[in-house]
Amino acid sequence: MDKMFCFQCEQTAGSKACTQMGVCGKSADVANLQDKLTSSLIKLANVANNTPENTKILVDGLFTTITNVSFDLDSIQTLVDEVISESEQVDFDIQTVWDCSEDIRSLKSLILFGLKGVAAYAHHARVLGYEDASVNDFFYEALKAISKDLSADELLALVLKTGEINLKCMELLDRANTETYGTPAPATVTTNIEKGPFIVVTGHDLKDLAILLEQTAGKGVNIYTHGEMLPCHAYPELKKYPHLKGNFGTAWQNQQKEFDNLPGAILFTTNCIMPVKDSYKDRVFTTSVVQYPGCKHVDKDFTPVIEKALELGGYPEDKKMTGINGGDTLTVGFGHGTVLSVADKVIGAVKSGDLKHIFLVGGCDGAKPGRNYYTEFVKQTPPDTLVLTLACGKFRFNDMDLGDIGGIPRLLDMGQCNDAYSAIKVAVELAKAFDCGVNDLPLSLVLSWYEQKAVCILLTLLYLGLENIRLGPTLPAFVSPNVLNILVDKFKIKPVSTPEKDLGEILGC
Ligand code: FSO
Ligand code: SF4
Repeated sequence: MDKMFCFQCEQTAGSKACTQMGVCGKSADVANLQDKLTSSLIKLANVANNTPENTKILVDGLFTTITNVSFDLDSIQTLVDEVISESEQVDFDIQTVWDCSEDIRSLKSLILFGLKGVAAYAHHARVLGYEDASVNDFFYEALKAISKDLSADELLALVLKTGEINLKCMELLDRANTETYGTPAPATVTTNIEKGPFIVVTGHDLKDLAILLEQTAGKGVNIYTHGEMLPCHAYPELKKYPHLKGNFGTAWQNQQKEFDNLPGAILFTTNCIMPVKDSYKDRVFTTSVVQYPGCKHVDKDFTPVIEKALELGGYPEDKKMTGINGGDTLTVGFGHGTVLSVADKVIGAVKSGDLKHIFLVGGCDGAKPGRNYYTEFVKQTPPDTLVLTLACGKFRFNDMDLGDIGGIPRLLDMGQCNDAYSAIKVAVELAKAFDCGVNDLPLSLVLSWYEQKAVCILLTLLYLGLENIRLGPTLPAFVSPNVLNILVDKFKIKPVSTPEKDLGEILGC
């Protein structure tokens, strides 16, 4: 008998659905309580006025249900209790969506999962004081729509509107980050760890890192980024702290191995947290929406994290560490500000034939086999091509030296998944410069997905009309065959095959 139903991420059981427990480690109890929270949020959106308090409840509630954000029954129950009194007058259960016909379920899932991603971006922007009325309105509109009896065409229009609103939300977050912490500039980041006490910060939240850097200044505790926090080294207002030393480890799915008996404290600011092992549970701290049972939750006073780092003491000697391919430096800081500042060079190189093609190899990493495709793809890109990258999938190749084209590095790290806006802006500006459509540029998108932020980015790319996106390592289980046919017909979206075949097709050789 099924104990739960969840099919929102790429690692879902049997590529169909997790029904006994989550492959991510989520128990059936947590999954069912998250469903209850989702139902309550949808009910709330039906009755509540659009107020800052209600919007915060919707945004943080949705963010909490994203993969690898919260495994903690008590804190999810607190959120449910917060919502329930107002929403009781409406009768709705998300189970009715899971029980719908395959195509309606698929379209409503695209809206709901995409909306969770938008909620994550809206949360990061809001903590920096940035909001957008049309983004806030859409949380109510889309959640209401999920509870309504709508046709496939009506839902398809809302799927694309989710992409449109996400574009606005990503632009808002880009503005929030750059106006608060400066325009990212190229920086070289070491993978080595200095001796002495240290804290590893993971997740995606720039403000949490800024607060921690401030609170640790002059305390003899070094700070290292992990995973999606790596791009923080490019922001002038974060980079200015001399104790922000480097980057520890690789992408999220390696954390259980990398954090095993780590002599430092670890702060999780957002996804992706995995089940926390006993060998490092005492040194893991969570903040904001992220929660794990048995790990201390801290709310912007990071004293317990600092005390734990001092108690653990760090490595007795400097420790040499490398990325997956043996490199010990990573280069960051190629957001739209930097790339567009050398747009003339890029355009000149395309016109002279020195630069034949640009690939965007971006998206999430993950634990399932098949993701080596992305390493091999990047390794095999010809020397007269550029590779733009973003999000945590890049740890498979970001320590490789691919050389340069006329002084422009061939591998350009544009930032977090949260910075996908940068890639879109560069593509749009290049299309303007070449006086053509984005689909006519010598540009190909080779994307990897894992959780729901990747879903809303994909919807934005479809809203913008981008064609021929290659998506892997597997297609989402919640996309039904008919919905997939629409995506293939309309947008020529295709699954990744092999690096050799895909490169051959893209480059016409
Ligand atoms: Fe990765 Fe996790 Fe950033 Fe995701 S760390 S998988 S798409 O949360 O958000 O890229
Ligand atoms: Fe399964 Fe992914 Fe849902 Fe976790 S988030 S229960 S792995 S589908």
